[in-house]
Amino acid sequence: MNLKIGIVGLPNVGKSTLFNALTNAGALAANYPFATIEPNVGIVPVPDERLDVLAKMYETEKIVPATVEFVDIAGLVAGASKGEGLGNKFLAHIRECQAICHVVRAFVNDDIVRADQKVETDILAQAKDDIDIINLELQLADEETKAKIAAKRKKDPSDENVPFLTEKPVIYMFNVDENGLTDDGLKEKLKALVAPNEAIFVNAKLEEEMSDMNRAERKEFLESYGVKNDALGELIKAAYSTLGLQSFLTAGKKECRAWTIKKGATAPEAAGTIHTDFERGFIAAEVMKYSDLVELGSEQNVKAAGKLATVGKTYIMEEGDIVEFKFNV
Ligand SMILES: Nc1nc2c(ncn2[C@@H]2O[C@H](COP(=O)(O)OP(=O)(O)O)[C@@H](O)[C@H]2O)c(=O)[nH]1
Ligand SMILES: [Mg+2]
Repeated sequence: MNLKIGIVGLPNVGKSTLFNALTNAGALAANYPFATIEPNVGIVPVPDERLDVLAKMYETEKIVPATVEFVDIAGLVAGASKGEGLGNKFLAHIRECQAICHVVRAFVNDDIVRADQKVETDILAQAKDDIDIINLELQLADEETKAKIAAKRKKDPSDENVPFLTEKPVIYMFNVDENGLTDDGLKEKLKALVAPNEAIFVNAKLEEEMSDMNRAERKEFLESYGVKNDALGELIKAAYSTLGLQSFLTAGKKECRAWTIKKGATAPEAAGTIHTDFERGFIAAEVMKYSDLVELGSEQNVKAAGKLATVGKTYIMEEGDIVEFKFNV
């Protein structure tokens, strides 16, 4: 399952800066051939410390994290649904994404022109206006889509699955400055603006400055600004939770790997994310809990303790299951 998140927002709010920081941080977070597929499409590994633990235990040669694809979607301006800016080009990009990361400018810098050319006065009020502009464009785009579908259905009534933009889960990412990063009052107010959606705070500029630092240096650098959170990790966590996703793990000498599935997925469905043959020919799965493995120290010990379960087709997967599938094709 390939999780794809589209980054939207008005011009000059820091989308591309954030995109670069995300793909960079991703490259550092795991020794994985991450890629910038196109200048605006990047694959980022999902940070998962459990994989490092498993890799040591199994003397694994290769770690393969789950991945998220980020798309830096330009061209969303007031009037975009009517063809302003890059016009409707961005719509196709957003349609392909399961979730939207809406970047909102919450930093003060009058040298960097706001889309509406206004000077920064009231961060909160301007953030609200900016959010409303983008959301209105998404609504208008959906209206247009609906009209098109209605017209088309008259000719061909076969049901078409149209992913409406406004139905996609949105995670708000406020691009705050150094002051905003530690201003809990401001953060609470921004959060309230977009509740019940998730809100994450990031300083894209700082993230960008860290692009050639290693993990330890980044941590220290951020802490010097009073930042303890990891924005990339939070964004991915928020996407998983809004989309109802979880991961399961496979572990062995050849590779340790994390896979993304829907919460509530059955064992055969999980098997299907590895290979369709695994699902088709599913016989059973051997499952142990990551926590049991860590506590008991080895797979043998887990087995000896009676905590390696053989499960069948109706088993509902749980977060952190370490699985080996038995199949026959
Ligand atoms: N001061 C400040 N400038 C930023 C920040 N994020 C981005 N910028 C600057 O704002 C300008 C526009 O950023 P960019 O990422 O290209 O915005 P986009 O149009 O949303 O993709 C660039 O000059 C960035 O260096 C930030 O957090 N603080
Ligand atoms: Mg940009």
